[in-house]
Parts: sequence; structure tokens; C-alpha cells
Amino acid sequence: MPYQLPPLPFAYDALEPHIDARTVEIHHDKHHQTYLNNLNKALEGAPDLFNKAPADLLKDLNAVPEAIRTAVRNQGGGFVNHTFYWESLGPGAGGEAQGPLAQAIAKAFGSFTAFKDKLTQASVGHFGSGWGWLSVDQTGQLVVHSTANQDSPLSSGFTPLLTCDVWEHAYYLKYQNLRANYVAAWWNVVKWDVVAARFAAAHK
Ligand code: MN3
Repeated sequence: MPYQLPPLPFAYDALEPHIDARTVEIHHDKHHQTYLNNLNKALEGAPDLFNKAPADLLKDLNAVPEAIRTAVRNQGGGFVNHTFYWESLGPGAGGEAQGPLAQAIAKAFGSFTAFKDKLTQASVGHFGSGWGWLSVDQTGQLVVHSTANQDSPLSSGFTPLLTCDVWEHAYYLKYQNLRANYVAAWWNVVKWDVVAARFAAAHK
């Protein structure tokens, strides 16, 4: 059974004015869909892999046959990263983390503002296409980092909590070359309740 594209969890225009409707529509219906189509195509030669969740493929790329490993890394990464990105965002969001996540962020980075600066820098400063992340590393520490192309933190044994897509297709229609303006706007649509739930699940 091929994987399916999860519907966008909000209307195309729900992230306005921070992320425009046309960008969201193309990003989900074309880019995300294409990663899924290419992942499904890659797995045609090894259909048993469809029994695994897509994220589990990324957690153990060595278990994927070598002939399709790069395709799974790129297309599977693209599929999983985008699902994760949409689930992280929504209207009426933004603000700051609350509760145990807020305490952990303050402990790891000094303050919420210092964390925000660090993830902004990792996202804006990432050279070329990729993603900025807040993750839990293999030792249980909160870390800010970036990945290139469609690489997933899952492939490094990290548990991702939040991500900012910094591929140009995520912002170019509205922000053109001004990635920093897109990242500044992106903070306004981060659903901290979702990030906190991921943090809680990672620390069970
Ligand atoms: Mn994207």
C-alpha cells in the first residue's frame, strides 16, 4: 500500500500574512506531493518497506536496499520533513514555549530569546537548501542545528521537535531573496503546544 499525502491541517490562507496562501498551496500540493510520489516510486522495487512508517525508514537508512537508499533519504526525507513542518504550524499561534519545554529551553540556551536567536541564525545562515531544527540529541539534550537538502535529524538518532523549512520554495513568492524576513515571520505561526507534546513524548 503506497504512502498517502496527509491533507494540509489548515486552509491555504490560514498562515497569512506571515506565509502567503499561494506559497502554502504550491508547497503542499506540488512540492510535498512530489516527494511523496517519488518515494512511492522508489519503493516499488522493495514494496515490503511500505509496512514501515516513513519516519522509520529514515531512522535506519542502512536497512534500506542500497539501490534505493539515496532516493529514500532524499524523497522520504522530503515527505517526512514536510509533514512535520505542516503539523508544527497553524493560525493563532506563535508566542513562546510554556511549561517543561520552556524550562528546558531556558536551561539549554540561557533564555527563550537566546534560543530564538540561535534557531533564527541556524535557519537564516544555513547555506543553500535545507532545514533549521530544534531537536533532542542522542544524549537527551536540546540542540539547535540545521540539515542540508532533505536530510532528517531522525537519520542521526535525533528526535526533532520543531523545524523551519529554508528551501527557497518555502518563501520566494512573498519574500524573494529575503530569507531572514521569512524566518522572522515564521515564528508567528509556530504551534508551541505541538512542540511541547513532542518534547514530552521524547522524555517519556
Ligand atoms: Mn519545502
